[in-house]
This record gives sequence, C-alpha cells and structure tokens, in this order.
Amino acid sequence: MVLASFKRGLTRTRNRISHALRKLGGDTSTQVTLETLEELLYTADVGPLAESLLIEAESKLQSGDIGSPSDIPAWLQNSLREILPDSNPSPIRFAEIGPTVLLVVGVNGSGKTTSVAKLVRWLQEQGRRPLIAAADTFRAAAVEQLCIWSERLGVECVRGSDTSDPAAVAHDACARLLSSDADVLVIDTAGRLHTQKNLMSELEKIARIIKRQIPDAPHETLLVMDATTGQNAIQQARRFGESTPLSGVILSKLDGTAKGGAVLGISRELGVPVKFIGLGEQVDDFEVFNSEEFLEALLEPQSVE
Ligand SMILES: Nc1nc2c(ncn2[C@@H]2O[C@H](COP(=O)(O)OP(=O)(O)OP(=O)(O)O)[C@@H](O)[C@H]2O)c(=O)[nH]1
Ligand SMILES: [Mg+2]
Repeated sequence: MVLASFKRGLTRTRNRISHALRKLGGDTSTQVTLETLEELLYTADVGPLAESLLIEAESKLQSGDIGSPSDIPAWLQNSLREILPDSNPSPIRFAEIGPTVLLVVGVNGSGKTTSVAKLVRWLQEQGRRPLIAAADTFRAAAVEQLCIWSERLGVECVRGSDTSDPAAVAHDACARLLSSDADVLVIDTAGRLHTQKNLMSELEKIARIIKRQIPDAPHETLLVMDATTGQNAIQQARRFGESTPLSGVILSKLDGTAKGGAVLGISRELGVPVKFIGLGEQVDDFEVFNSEEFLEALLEPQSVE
C-alpha cells in the first residue's frame, strides 16, 4: 500500500481523529478524557465497538491498569491493532488450476463498476490477464460505463443484448474465459436496492450458472461498500451475505468521509476482511488494504494540515 496516497485519501478521518487524540493526550481529568474518547470513537464511526472500548477504558483507568488519562492514546492504538486481523499478503484467492472468477456485488451507487475497473488494473499489475463481464443489465448506461473502462484498460468486456438476463451474460463470460487466454473474470453486477428480493435471487442465480462451467467459482465474492454510509453499510452487507457467501469487502470512497473508522467495525462485525480500499474516482485510487498501515495512517500524530 502506498502510504502517502493512503494518508491523503484518509485526510478527513485523520484530521478528526488527530484533533481528538491531541486533546486526549493533554493533561485532563478522567471524566474529560472519557468524554473525548467517546466523541472520537463515535465520529470515526467505529460502530458498536465504541461502547466496548469505552467500558474497557473506564474500568482500566479505575483499576490503574491504565496509569493516567494521558496514556489513553497509546492504549487505544494497541487495542485497535488487536482488533484488526493481520492482512493477508495476497488479497485474492486465485484458482489453483484453471481460471479465477471474481464476483463484485453491492447496492446502487456503492462504487461497484468503478471498483471493477480498479480491480482489473490491479490484476494487470499482478501480471494477470483479466476479462470483464457487464452483468448489470438493469441499466443500459451501466454496460456502457463498464465498456468505456474496459477500452481504457485494454481488456475485453463481455456484454449481452439490452434484454439479456444477467445470468446469461455471466454464462457467456465464463465460456469466453475458458476459450480465451484470459485467466481472471471480473463480473460487475446490478445494484438495485437490497430490500428488493429479486436482486438477491439474481445474484444467487449468477453464482449457480457460473458453477456449471467452473465448479469452484466464484473464487471470491467481493462486496463493495460505500464508506461514507458508515454503519448503514453493515446492514446492507448482512443482507448480501444471506444470499451469497461473501469473501471480502472493497471499501470505496474512503477519500470522501471522516468516518474511516468504519473499517474497524466492518471487519469485526461481519467477520469478512476488508481486502481493498477505494480512495478516489480514478483506476489508480485503489490500494490493497493493510491493517498496520491503515492504523499508522489514521493514528500517527500529525501537525495540522
Ligand atoms: N470519491 C470517490 N468516488 C468514487 C469511488 N468509487 C466510486 N466513486 C464514484 O461513485 C459513483 C458511483 O460509482 P459506480 O462505480 O458507478 O457505482 P455502482 O455501484 O456501479 O453504481 P450502480 O451501477 O448504479 O449500482 C461514481 O460517480 C464514481 O466515480 C471512490 O473510491 N472515491
Ligand atoms: Mg455499476
């Protein structure tokens, strides 16, 4: 992960947190420290995790395990480090034999199509030969949007006719994957509201159809979550997880939010790792998620920017 771009992308979250951390490190009473800690955890949007951290901080201050309120920042860094799972050096599980299929899902506007383009760029950098499937057939413009990206990236995009069934596009794309020299298929899907049952059954159908040709596929089902929606995104994720087992999260739009702490809550509450993060609208605004570097970028003391 390129730490500099990561830090830039996280500027909003960092500014809030570092301001609160400076306050925390100051010479204040236990009461003020706990209030500041509470404010910090809620503004960073770490979710229910906030409450357990607060309770722990309070009891450790009382018992003397945390010597003084000014030790809170260091304690917090350690606690967060323990919560985030170690990052896997390879975020994608590639097929051991034969081609790999990656299914990208998520609600409307979460950043799926952009993330597919970013993922394709990342795969190319890994020396892979990706192929894209435009299985979002609910909107003609969605197919166009993806095909424009595919031209820019120099990869083939399998698309259906306007009336195609998304599963039919996925089927054609698998056939193309098996007959071409491409080795990874990335499937973009529609993002109608998660409350609509038909989207979920459509995703199940896509997964079933893929398996007919490539039995161990999809090798990854990646949920794109919009970081600016904070904790709401977790509800959505649960709904998706009910119909398709999720293997990872792509957290998009971390550049546009002060709620970057949502990553912490997501990893813990869903039990699904954050694998990539989106830090802007361009294909290069994308990084493999690394928990150590994330915390370093988030919590490192900084001067006012
Ligand atoms: N700032 C920022 N904007 C992003 C990021 N990822 C996506 N976007 C923007 O978010 C908007 C929606 O992105 P799309 O990729 O079209 O989202 P989608 O999930 O495919 O949307 P639907 O196909 O309508 O469901 C676009 O304007 C993107 O440029 C990101 O990481 N940062
Ligand atoms: Mg889309």
